[in-house]
Amino acid sequence: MEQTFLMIKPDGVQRGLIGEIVSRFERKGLQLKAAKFMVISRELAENHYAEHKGKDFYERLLSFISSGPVFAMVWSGDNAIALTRALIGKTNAVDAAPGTIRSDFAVHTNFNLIHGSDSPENAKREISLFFAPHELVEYEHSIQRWI
Ligand code: RTP
Ligand code: MG
Repeated sequence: MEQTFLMIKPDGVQRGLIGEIVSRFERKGLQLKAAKFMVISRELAENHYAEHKGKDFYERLLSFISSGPVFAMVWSGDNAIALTRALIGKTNAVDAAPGTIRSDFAVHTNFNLIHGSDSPENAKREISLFFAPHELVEYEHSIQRWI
């Protein structure tokens, strides 16, 4: 089983899309391990998006991501990272395939609704930035045998 870090960004929260987005991962068959509704500090935003430091959109990205509450989550499943990236769609909504979250609901790269880890290393790093180990819940997920 692979774990990934997903986060509904401030635009997704403000637009009332938490339920819609969470529902897509539930229906896919992934297992929710942890969730937290919170406002990200500047320091946490810098750590989370450290790989983009120095890029022209970095400051805009930091102020956006810490501008209001986000819904941070850990999901688990076979190939969870690639599967959730596929459901989320390409960074720019213009390039996102129809049926993906960003294609269905987003218009602009700056407001693309949700973050998803892009590698096992980043998933591990991001999960540990947002959650303490004891906040990940172990439980039997009865649908696993069907997917
Ligand atoms: P995320 O990390 O948020 O899941 O998005 P991503 O992997 O699809 O895209 P990434 O390259 O990691 O970029 C992080 C976020 O920065 C904003 N961005 N703006 N050229 C631009 O103006 C630009 N490029 C990226 C996006 O909001 C993107 O989600
Ligand atoms: Mg990224």
